[in-house]
Amino acid sequence: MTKEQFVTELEKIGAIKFGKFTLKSGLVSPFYIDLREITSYPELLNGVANLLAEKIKDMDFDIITGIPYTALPIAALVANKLQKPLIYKRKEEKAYGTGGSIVGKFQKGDKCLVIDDLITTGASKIETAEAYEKAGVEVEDFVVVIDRSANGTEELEQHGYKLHSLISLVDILQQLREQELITAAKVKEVEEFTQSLNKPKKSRQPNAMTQKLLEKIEEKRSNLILSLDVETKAEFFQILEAAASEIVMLKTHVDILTDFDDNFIAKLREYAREYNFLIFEDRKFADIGNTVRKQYRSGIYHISNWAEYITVHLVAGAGILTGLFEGLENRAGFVLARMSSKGNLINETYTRRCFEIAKKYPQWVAGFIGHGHSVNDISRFKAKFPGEQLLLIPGVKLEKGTDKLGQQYITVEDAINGGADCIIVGRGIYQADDVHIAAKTYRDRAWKAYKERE
Ligand code: S5P
Repeated sequence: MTKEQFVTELEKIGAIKFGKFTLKSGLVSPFYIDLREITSYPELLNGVANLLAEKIKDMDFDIITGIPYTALPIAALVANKLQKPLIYKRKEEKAYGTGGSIVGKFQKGDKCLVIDDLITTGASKIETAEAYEKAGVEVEDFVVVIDRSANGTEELEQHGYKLHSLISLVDILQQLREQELITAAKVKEVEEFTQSLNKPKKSRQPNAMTQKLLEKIEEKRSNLILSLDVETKAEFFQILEAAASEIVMLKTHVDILTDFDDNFIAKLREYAREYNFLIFEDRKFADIGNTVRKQYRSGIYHISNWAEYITVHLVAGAGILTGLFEGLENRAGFVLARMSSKGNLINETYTRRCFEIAKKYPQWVAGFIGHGHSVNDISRFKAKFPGEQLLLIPGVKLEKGTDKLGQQYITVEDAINGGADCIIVGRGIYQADDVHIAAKTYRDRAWKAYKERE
């Protein structure tokens, strides 16, 4: 059976219809596609399974799944034809008995190809993939029988997945038009309808401090943030002198210094002016609003006087942002939405709640600190940002690795390819034999990957 024959048959059995159909969302659609009943037509079911098997036979995967209900019998047939194991996820949670919601055998790290009948938007596919990934199954590719979406491919791509489709809505319209089964006016109506479903893009309203860092990145042609975690002023300025020309921003932990005094801040500001970089104190505020306000604006460090950016944990809730930033200008925070250290207690729900709070206070959140185990993992994380906030990634070295205290490193390229706007590098630079060369190497590698990503 060819694709064209398959489409002709679908039209004959009423699986593709044109008219007026009220969708679950309340929208009135000029067409309707429903593949549920093809199980009643063995030839049709077999035909589509052959077409799919042919399409995917050279792709890289260990197991197959179909999204219940409609795609499951199709996927079972495809799996059988290619002699690949099939797994599937229950649609309903099991109320009793053993085992999780995934049925069938798999090993952690198995690559699973996901078959579905249709795609309208990518949302439910992304949900499915995330559920499998939680169980240790890797998902990269989706194959759908009919792509009736306006932007499903782009949506999945933004989340790090690839969409392959057997037949597109455009193919169907063209074929049925040629066979004079629909009018030109109908074709136009359907096209306009699918275009109107195109989700509006996230509104672009970057926080002024987001914009400031973005501009500095372009101006200095660098997305390197140096984390200068050393204990004496002498060492601090010696390293800064060697690295300053390469960095867009300097990250401090001012409370590490044993000989801090007011001259330190004056000198730091001089360097920032001369070498054109921004200042970021990684204080990781985490207390109630009233306390952080004092910690930030008072004490011996007076952080709010000199640090343009700080880091914030939202564990205490949104009040911390008001406590920190209310009444101040040109100051913003980077929220720790994920951490680089092994076994850290941040989970998906916590990350999501950080995004929700940031959405409510866009004026105070310039971006997020994040990390991830792979390029895809990071890009999916970034895709969930509520706006145009920036992603800064610490735990970066030239090679993957760990330290003895649980720090986990990913490479410069993985961080940038995943979506990092800046990388944060500490020991990779300040412990190098030649600090200048190390800083330049990180800067060049990050910039190259950043420009190639565009
Ligand atoms: O999750 C995080 C968040 C931060 S801000 N993991 C981190 O490592 N950091 C900071 O980045 C950490 O406090 C340190 O200052 C820097 C990483 O240093 P490195 O020496 O491991 O590169």
